[in-house]
Amino acid sequence: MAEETIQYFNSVEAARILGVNVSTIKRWTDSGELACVRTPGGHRKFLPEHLNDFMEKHRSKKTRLPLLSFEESADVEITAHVFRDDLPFLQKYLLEQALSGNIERILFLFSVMISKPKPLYEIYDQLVTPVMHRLGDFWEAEKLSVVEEHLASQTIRLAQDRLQAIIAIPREKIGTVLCMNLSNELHDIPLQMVGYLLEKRGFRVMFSGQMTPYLGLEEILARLSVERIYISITIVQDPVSTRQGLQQISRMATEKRIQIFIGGQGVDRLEMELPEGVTRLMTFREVAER
Ligand code: B12
Repeated sequence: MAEETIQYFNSVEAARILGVNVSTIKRWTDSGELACVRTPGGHRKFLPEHLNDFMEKHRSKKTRLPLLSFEESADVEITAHVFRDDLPFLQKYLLEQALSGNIERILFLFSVMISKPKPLYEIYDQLVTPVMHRLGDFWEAEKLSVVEEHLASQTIRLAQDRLQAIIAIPREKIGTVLCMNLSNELHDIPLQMVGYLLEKRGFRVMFSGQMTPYLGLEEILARLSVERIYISITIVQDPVSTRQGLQQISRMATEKRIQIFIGGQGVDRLEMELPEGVTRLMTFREVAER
């Protein structure tokens, strides 16, 4: 194998994967318990097999990151792809696991990425979004049945829910937001991703989700002291009523000085100038930063 195709972990990475301190890694390599290769400069380098063999030998030892549980030898391979930032591989893996309904494997993949550490918005922008798009393309080309598409997208959603349950959310809140879809929209997975990013930033997140009716919305905004509204638009089946909906919400929000942020693949299909107080965001990264 050519040198550049070999994935080595350094001591810090090996420590993170095994859930121990770097000094422990040094001790284990010095005693020969954990195999490694040495660079000419004397640094320790680890192959996935080294870590895997160690874990096999010491199943009873606490050899796991709090978030992770290595179950199969494939797990170390996946971890290597995460460290290499091998997105084509990771996207393919996510797609396969989603189509097999394998929530746990996806949660494992997400947890390794979070521990790398990779920001949550990058997981959403670089991994989940392209895979969801691919699912849609396959479905449109009739390479997937509707039920397969449902199973895959809901599997990804459930893995995201479980990931959110194990990542740190600030206790101190910096504001209150409402995440909603317009009244004809069923696509609420991107909206949920927006909500999770805002929750991670420290916002108190209210989520009214799919097909939010506009009747009574004004009362809710006042009662919950909402400061920002995030709207995700995927489908625009009736452009006139969708535009009217957005205008109606923007009127309510302007009166109450609420900011509105919109995003999603449907926004372009609205073909309208955005009403006052409405900002368009393009990526999940922007949700995490603005
Ligand atoms: C999963 C899915 C469903 C699920 C939704 C489950 C759920 N609870 O969300 C179900 C099965 C319910 C569904 C239903 C339908 N779907 Co559908 N669906 C999809 C699929 C595969 C994934 C959607 C998704 O989550 N994408 C992932 C997100 C993250 O990607 P994104 O929207 O591009 O978002 C990016 C940005 O826009 C941004 N973003 C998104 N939202 C927001 C919000 C904010 C605030 C910000 C800042 C950023 C942001 O971040 C992302 C990064 O760039 C898509 C395929 C696709 N291309 O997306 C089809 C797709 C959207 N569906 C489609 C269709 C046709 C339908 C149905 C009409 C099918 C039918 N005949 O019944 C219905 C519509 C029902 C309705 N009224 O809403 C078409 C839409 C075609 C079109 N151009 O209008 C698509 C494109 C499939 C296809 N290739 O034909 N669908």
